[in-house]
Amino acid sequence: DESLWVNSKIQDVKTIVGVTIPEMIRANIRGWENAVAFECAESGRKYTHRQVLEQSRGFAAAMIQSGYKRGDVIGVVLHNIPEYCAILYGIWEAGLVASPVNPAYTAAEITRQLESSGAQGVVTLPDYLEACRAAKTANPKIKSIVIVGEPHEGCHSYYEMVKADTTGVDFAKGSQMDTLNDTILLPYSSGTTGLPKGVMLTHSNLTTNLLQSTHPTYIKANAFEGQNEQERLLGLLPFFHSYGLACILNVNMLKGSHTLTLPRFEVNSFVRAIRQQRPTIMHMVTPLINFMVNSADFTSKEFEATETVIGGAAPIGPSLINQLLEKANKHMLFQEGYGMTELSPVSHFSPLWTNNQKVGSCGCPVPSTSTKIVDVISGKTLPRFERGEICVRGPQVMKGYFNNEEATRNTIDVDGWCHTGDIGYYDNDDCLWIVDRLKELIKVKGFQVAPSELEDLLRGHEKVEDVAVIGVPDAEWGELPRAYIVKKDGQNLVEDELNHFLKDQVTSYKQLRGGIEFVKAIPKAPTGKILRRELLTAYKEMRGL
Ligand code: 4UV
Repeated sequence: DESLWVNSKIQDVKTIVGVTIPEMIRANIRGWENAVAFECAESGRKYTHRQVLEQSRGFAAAMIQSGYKRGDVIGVVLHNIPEYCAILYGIWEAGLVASPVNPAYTAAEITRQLESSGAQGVVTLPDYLEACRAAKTANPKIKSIVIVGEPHEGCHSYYEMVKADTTGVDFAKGSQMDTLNDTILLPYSSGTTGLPKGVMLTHSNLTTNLLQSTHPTYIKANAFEGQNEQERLLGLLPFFHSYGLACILNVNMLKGSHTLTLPRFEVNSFVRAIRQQRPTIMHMVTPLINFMVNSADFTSKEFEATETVIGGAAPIGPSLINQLLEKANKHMLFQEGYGMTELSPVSHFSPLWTNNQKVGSCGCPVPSTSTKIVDVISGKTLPRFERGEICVRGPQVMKGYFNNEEATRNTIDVDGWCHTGDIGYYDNDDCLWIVDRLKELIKVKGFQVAPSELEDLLRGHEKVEDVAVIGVPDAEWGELPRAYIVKKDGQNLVEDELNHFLKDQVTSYKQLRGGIEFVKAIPKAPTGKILRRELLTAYKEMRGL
């Protein structure tokens, strides 16, 4: 059995213990203090690496002075801004826990996450203040709101807070914490089944994963080391998601690079940002690659400075990747990562040696990581080229789901293997190929949509008797949520009514763009579990997919 495991062939990295992320970053600075770390593509607001770390200290001091205590949870409701990193690191330097929230969420969704995480504070922008105020009213535990912008009635101003005196402040020290067990990041993920849950990540998870994913097998030597010029990263993928947070924000700080932050995707500003910044590294998800391939605004000129395009978070077809490489009309490296919030988030990444010869694979296990492919029914470990569930074991595996031992037990087994709910196989070079998803999770443009969340809401509609939601394939969005509805006896119910019903409850990408179908019954196993596979198979057969 053990002989079939695929363990990383790269030399192990030691699990980092007793060090926080801000401490790791500070200790690693090598001459890039005064280089710009984050710059806003819209306003031009920018901060050097030194300024980010100074602001984080000021913000931490002010949070401690406002009465926040070690372990308190702070909801971070922000789009990508150049202050994001200082806010996050400030939360950590104050010994607090950050729970990043998608700012595009509706007030109801923000309220749910802040309630579930037990948040006692919120950091937000004026755009989302109304929603956060509603969440605060609904959650009396929330003591205060920090606003990044003009001072607002009843809010602390971030720009005032960062001026706080830091002398004698008791910042959180890794040496005085249990970095292997203290939760410091609480992002939300639905995992293999059910509603979104808080994923408990520690400093050790994040610092060690940062070393694992930036190993020289995967990325070039440090910017600013030797004759290298500073790497320029595009900061478009959201920092509230594990991918953007770890692979852009943290890597930017560790490597002394420059990230241009974009608040959201908008065609003109995206094209302008790329022409202005000439990124050397672009992190992308499928819809963005699709856009670049098909847009006349993108020619080989826009890729002139780009050395590497990195993708992940959802399947990317090899033909799309090859079209991108052709359009660039130069040698540009394409790398794919496989990650999951529960894995801090990286477990696989394309090594430099693949040199575009393994396009479509998401690479090899990162250092200090064991993996195996298991038969979904028997649980037996499978040999190379056989498809089964991907299981991962290593220092990046989360501590567990917040307040949900059952879900934790169902995901991390007694031997420490994290069952990813994804189906894949290995080739002879240890490269992993993802072929399917076993878990019910739907990925729309790389964003998570939990079928249970939509089902719960729809079940609350007065004319709905029963419901199932699945993800159906879509060329532009990756997947789209589609609902199967059983109407209550004698009720007259049309699609529009349900779309209208969901409109204000969930954010745009969770809307039922995959359609609604009225059915007599939902297929279920004797245990009551919805047989989503049957619905998807029938959907595909009907359309010849
Ligand atoms: O929990 P999550 O939303 O997390 C992510 C993380 C993606 C990352 C992270 C670091 C990287 O370096 C990187 O390239 C990508 O998405 O969703 C986890 C689920 O997303 C699907 C899969 O179903 C995971 O369980 N997924 C993630 N990466 C891939 C993928 C991929 N390369 N190919 C196919 N599906």
